[in-house]
Amino acid sequence: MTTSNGTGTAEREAAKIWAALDGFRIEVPSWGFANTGTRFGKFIQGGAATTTEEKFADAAQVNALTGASPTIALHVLWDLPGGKADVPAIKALEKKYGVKSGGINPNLFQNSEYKFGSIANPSAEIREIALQHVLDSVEIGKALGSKDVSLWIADGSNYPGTQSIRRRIEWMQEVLGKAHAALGPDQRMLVEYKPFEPAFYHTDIADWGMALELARSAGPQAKVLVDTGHHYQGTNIEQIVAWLLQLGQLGGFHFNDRKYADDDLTLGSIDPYQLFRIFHEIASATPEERKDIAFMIDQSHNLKGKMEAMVQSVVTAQELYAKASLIDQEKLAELQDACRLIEAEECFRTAFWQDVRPVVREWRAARALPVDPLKALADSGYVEKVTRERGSRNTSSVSSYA
Ligand code: PSV
Ligand code: MN
Ligand code: MN
Repeated sequence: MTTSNGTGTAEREAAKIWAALDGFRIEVPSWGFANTGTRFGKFIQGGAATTTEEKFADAAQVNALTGASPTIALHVLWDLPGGKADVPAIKALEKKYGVKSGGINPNLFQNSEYKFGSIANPSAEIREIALQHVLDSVEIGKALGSKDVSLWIADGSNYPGTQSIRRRIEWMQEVLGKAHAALGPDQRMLVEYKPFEPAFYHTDIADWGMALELARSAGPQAKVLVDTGHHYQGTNIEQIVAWLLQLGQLGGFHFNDRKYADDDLTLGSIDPYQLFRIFHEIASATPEERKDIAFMIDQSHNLKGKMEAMVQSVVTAQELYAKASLIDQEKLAELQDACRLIEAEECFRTAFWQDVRPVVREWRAARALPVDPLKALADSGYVEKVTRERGSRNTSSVSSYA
């Protein structure tokens, strides 16, 4: 391993970066490869994936370029429209593309019966439909050997007084408890929270406290999922992460960046220091505490090319994770305990400002990966090729994401 200045410090730092990168994996979402848009319209991309197979092909390409994304999160209705019956086809895709199924995401928001909620709907009949869908998703996860069933619940209400917030808590507890009882021994249920959208008065699982309480009442295999786009402006996300780590309740992340709301921008594009601060909490946890934390990307790319945006995201995550690994944890703890504020902050900040890219490039070369994944993607002609192949199917009527 060569280092930029040849000093012992540089070598020690390079070793830390290599170790961090060797252990870093981040899952890509199938829906990040498909056409998407805003509620005002969609800009269709000729190379967007229109089938589950194409999403696996794209994920495999991202993994080949970055070496960090061997799994793909699946959305049940979009990727397995036949439910459990589609499992053999998914297994065949895993084999063909060398990418494993990751988190299984039930879809509890698109069917017309969910107008007034899914697992918190006042109708017992509709709650039962929602439960069945989650149970089917648990079975799909078991059959695919996938660890996490990720629940994002879009339920809520738009006007004060129109729903009983408390009765809806009980209904959610009941459904989640039943779903938890169906989990296999190696499975987990991840409970995601979000304070707004699509409901605009109250959202049934609005913040990490509600998600934590629901996870705890469901059972020990339920944990909280932190989506970085699902907070009010100014929320200290790394503090939430620290609390969940402390309580052993952090299941994983949906990473994306945002300027205003749940913007689903490429991670690190607006505030890379935010992600660095989150990664610091992970880096300062014990290996035992961090071993099961699922890192996932949850983004939809409206203007950027989908492949380029995903590669950019994985690369940025690798770089920020590498930076966080440089913080001297022992020294920082000493400075914190002595309340040497400036020195503590500088110890922290120096890692953030360090340009880790030369060492990351060396690591890529040593692992037989392209040293510049974005350039390698451009040079490969992959996007042009899939645009030729898929273009005619990418009409405005084709979409798996509303
Ligand atoms: C909607 O907000 C959302 O972005 C949630 O974050 C989910 O995790 C994702 O869609 C996929 O259902
Ligand atoms: Mn999410
Ligand atoms: Mn979201």
